[in-house]
Amino acid sequence: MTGAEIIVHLLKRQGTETVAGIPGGANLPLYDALGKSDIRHILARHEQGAAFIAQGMARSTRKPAVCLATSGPGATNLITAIADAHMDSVPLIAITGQVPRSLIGTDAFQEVDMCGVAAPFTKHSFRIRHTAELLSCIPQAFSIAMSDRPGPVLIDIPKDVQTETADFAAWPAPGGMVAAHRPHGGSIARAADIINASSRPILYVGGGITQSGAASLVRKLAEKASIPAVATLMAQGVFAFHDSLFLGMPGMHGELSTNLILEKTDCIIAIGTRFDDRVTGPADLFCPKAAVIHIDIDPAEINKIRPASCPITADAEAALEMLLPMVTAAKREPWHREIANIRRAHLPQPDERSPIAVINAIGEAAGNDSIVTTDVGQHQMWVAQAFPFQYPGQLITSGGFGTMGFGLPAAIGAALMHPDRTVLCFTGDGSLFMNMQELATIAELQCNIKVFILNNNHLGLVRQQQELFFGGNITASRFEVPTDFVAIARGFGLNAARMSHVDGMAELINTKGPALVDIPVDEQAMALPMVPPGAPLHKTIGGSAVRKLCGGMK
Ligand SMILES: Cc1ncc(C[n+]2csc(CCOP(=O)(O)OP(=O)(O)O)c2C)c(N)n1
Repeated sequence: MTGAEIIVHLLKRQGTETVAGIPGGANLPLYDALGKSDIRHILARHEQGAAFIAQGMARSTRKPAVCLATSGPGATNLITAIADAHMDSVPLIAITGQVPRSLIGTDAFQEVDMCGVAAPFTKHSFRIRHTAELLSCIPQAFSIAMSDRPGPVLIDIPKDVQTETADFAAWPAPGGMVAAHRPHGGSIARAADIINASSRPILYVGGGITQSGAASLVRKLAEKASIPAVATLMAQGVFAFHDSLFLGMPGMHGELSTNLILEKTDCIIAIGTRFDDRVTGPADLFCPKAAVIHIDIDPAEINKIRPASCPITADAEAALEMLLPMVTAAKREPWHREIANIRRAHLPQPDERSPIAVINAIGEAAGNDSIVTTDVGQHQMWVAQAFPFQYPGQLITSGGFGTMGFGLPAAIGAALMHPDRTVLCFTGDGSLFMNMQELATIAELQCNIKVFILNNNHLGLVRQQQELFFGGNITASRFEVPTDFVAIARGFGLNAARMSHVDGMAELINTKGPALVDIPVDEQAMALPMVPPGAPLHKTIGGSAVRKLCGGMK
């Protein structure tokens, strides 16, 4: 078989049914073999779009997904999305074409040292030197991408490796998940002792809970021992929006009461989370009175930001299975009374200009099984605060890297994997510009994606910081010429309208197929509350309309 045929066959053996990419000279042999196979290829309009489409597939299935690019600029166009996958632990397989082996190192046309470029952002990268290596490297790449803490893997394949033939006796086994560390029994017992002795515990859950499939166990723990919980951006939906034990999102855009409650806790149970600065502010001032139980699959995360009194390197599900029976059932009524008092004393101040009511109403209209993607900016924070998330993994967002341009192509990936569901993509006018070309891909595929632009004619989050922290000096964050997104979307062949009330949107949401809604937003509206960058969590500025507009406790 040729190298190209071997690659296609190995991808199929890994269960890959759909890939996204763009062809070019250095990967044409691979595309030739792909075209003769039954793997579905999604032609993105930009390689970054292809990699985010693959991320949407991977994030919505929790399985590795594949993107393809040619050498040189095609390959480097993947880099932002590879780095994004690295930060959010997404099992992405990027297969890049490379110039023929005899030309490597000669500055040949479209030559770039892709393994060198990608090294800081990948779990591993393979430069294939002989066709037979594909048989071990491709299964290994999948295994690395999905095992332990998932992440991106690059496979760089010279053109002549794709055309060369190799003889082999049998297919290798597909790459699978390597079993994670078993939690240490003594550490789990110690964690249980700390929790049982605590009068003010808080669960602090992150994206690792979703990836591990541990959401129902963490909710059981919360219910059994009456432990309130905060969930990071990556963990929205682990606790349903209206769950009485759920205190919302902590950190820079968390409610003041949530952040103040964190300052009172005597025991923080951090699971599948990495004490990101957007959550903690200065790490030593975060939960200053708390013993820290830190459960994470990646040993590099333990003690990285915040020293743990009880460190546990393990998969969250395995750790929770052991921990749950050791934790004593308890009501913790005084703690819940104290929390209720803090929340009453710090009722959010509504910002009537913000579009959170419309975001909440779109969520209610779309039903419980929609998938949500966002771009990056104020709209991302409004969605995190106000969308009525119901299940773990419902929100697909660029958390660690915060990449504008993520939302639209990620929505395509999610829609391809879940054609029976409605995918809601909330974006900003600034973010949409960054991968707008993928509207053409949506039109071609007729995905069931509804794109909502929260249009403030600004790079809103930048404007907000200029307003709050740079004396109102609004520099380079306003678009001088407003863009007619409805006309543009129609030009791509999409159904599109400008609307500000959910009444007109409900029918559109429930009609299958792609559509774009341009929602005008007051350009002064802020994503509040906000803790100034670098400040401790109690220095929150402003309130939020979240609870008032969303009808009661969140
Ligand atoms: C690729 C990229 N470039 C720059 C930034 C910095 N940045 C963060 S938010 C933001 C503004 C986003 O504007 P928009 O998409 O319109 O959303 P809004 O804040 O108005 O809701 C910018 C420029 C980024 N996160 N990503």
